[in-house]
Amino acid sequence: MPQTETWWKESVIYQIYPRSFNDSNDDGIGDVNGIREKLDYLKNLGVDVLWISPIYRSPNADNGYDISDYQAIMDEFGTMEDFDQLLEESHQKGIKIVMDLVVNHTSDEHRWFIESKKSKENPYHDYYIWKDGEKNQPPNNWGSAFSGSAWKYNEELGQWYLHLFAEKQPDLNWENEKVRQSVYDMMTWWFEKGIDGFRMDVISLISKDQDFKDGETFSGLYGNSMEFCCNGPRIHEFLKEMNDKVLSKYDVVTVGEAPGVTIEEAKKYTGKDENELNMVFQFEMMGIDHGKYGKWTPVPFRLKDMKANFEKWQKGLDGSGWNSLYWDNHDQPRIVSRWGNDTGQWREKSAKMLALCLHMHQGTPYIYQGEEIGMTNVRFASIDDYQDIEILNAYQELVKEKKVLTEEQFMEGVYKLSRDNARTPMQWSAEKNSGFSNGDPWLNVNPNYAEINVANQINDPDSVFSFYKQLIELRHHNKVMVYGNYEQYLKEDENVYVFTREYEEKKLLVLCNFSDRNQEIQLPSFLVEEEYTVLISNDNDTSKCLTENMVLLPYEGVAFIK
Ligand code: TEU
Ligand code: CA
Repeated sequence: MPQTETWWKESVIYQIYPRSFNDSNDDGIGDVNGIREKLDYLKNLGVDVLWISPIYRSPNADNGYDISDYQAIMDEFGTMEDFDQLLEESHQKGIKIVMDLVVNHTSDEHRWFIESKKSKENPYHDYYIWKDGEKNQPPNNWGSAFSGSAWKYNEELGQWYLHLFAEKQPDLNWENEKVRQSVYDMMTWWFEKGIDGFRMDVISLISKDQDFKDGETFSGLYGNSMEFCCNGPRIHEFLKEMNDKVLSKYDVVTVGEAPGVTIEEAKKYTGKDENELNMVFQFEMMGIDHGKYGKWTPVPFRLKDMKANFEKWQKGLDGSGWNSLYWDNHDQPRIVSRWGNDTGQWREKSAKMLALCLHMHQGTPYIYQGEEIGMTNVRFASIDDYQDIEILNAYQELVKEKKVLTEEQFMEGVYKLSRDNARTPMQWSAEKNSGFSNGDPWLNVNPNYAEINVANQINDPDSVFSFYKQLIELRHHNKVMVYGNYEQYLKEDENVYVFTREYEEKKLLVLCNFSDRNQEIQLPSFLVEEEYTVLISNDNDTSKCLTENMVLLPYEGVAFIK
């Protein structure tokens, strides 16, 4: 089935993590005016849409993913007037703004929760998920994503509340019609302001199986709640209702962050006639290098797993849904360190190859701040240098309390896969604190900023930045990059990824070498046609010819077009 053509499929989205993007008043924390200062930079890069991680009022237990007021801006980030300015200036430049919608949970400092815990009779009590019970006897064995039980006891009420994430992030009770209406009203308020869409945080978790049964215990600590919370019984009913009451009234883009989503489910979330969301962010691929204790026990990357996952999702949603394409975000380590090579001569080469690889797929590509200059993971000396609640809680539980990992083992996991890798301040220049702030940054800058920064790259045609710029430009002019259907070749090759895309007489052939050695490949003869020319390559070798026997240089990435 052919794809329907739409603006949000043809867009490239840039994710901003405001706390680490640009600090305009030197308090060490990025802010809304800091984003305004960089709009020309983003325009120059060529992105169409900005997704801004939460900027709402928040006590910051989870850096803004714990919201205490959905209709106010966090004090540290500025004011609503600053935001209005940002929106207006972005629109003047033709850039759209997507906000983060975090409605699986609120902060425990949200007015609703403060009311909710006052008494069982309080009109807001049922805004959250409370269960009667005895102290020391949580309602079931579910673990929180940030360590410990997913339940917290309230002495006065003699009840437990559910928090799939931190204690300070109580889950909203979507069974309650009033909760849903409150969320829809809030969303409408933002759309009336003129925002262009929402990225919906863990939206696949909002409908919980109401039996609250124990989950399977994988690592022997807590039970897994995901079986009962991911794509729960009423999820599609809720999203259809949200679409009917809010989304259908505006021409906006919606992205569902969807842990645990399957192909079948993704078709329901994003199918054109389902009237739910536009696209899903799925996590399957991001789990291929996780081990027994998840990201804290990394396992080696195997290219074949990545290739199989791409094929599954590219083919699975072709014509019947829509993919988000991403390597990095604020929850993932840096891709060049993860599946590329961040040492010496290979850093730029592999960063470009990875960029080329991702942007040649079907779906809407996301670029996370710093990815466009090849920012890398960081290795801080001590656990005390880290800020992320996920890291600190896991350290407490796995190293200090349960002693299932040694300090050294745990730090290896932190270095390879933890979230703070992506959260170090944006590297603008070789000046103090990478040009991010003149104050003390809330999280240390990566010491490699003197070498890796925007100022170094912006006017260099061979830089990673210029390569991303070129990829964005190509996508805007080649529909085959956006809509083409997908076929994979040499599936058994452990180092090289080969695929084609086809749309309306146009065809792309993409070759990527994921290793630091030359790779000789043998292409099927029917693939090799004379009309192919180089569309883009990370070697700047536009005269390269497509032949049956080819040698790909280390980390070479090239796309041919005919
Ligand atoms: O992340 C949701 C998610 O699925 C988690 O598994 C996430 O990968 C997290 O890093 C645990 O490893 C979203 C946000 O993107 C994340 O920043 C928030 O902490 C989380 O929801 C709670 O709002
Ligand atoms: Ca600031």
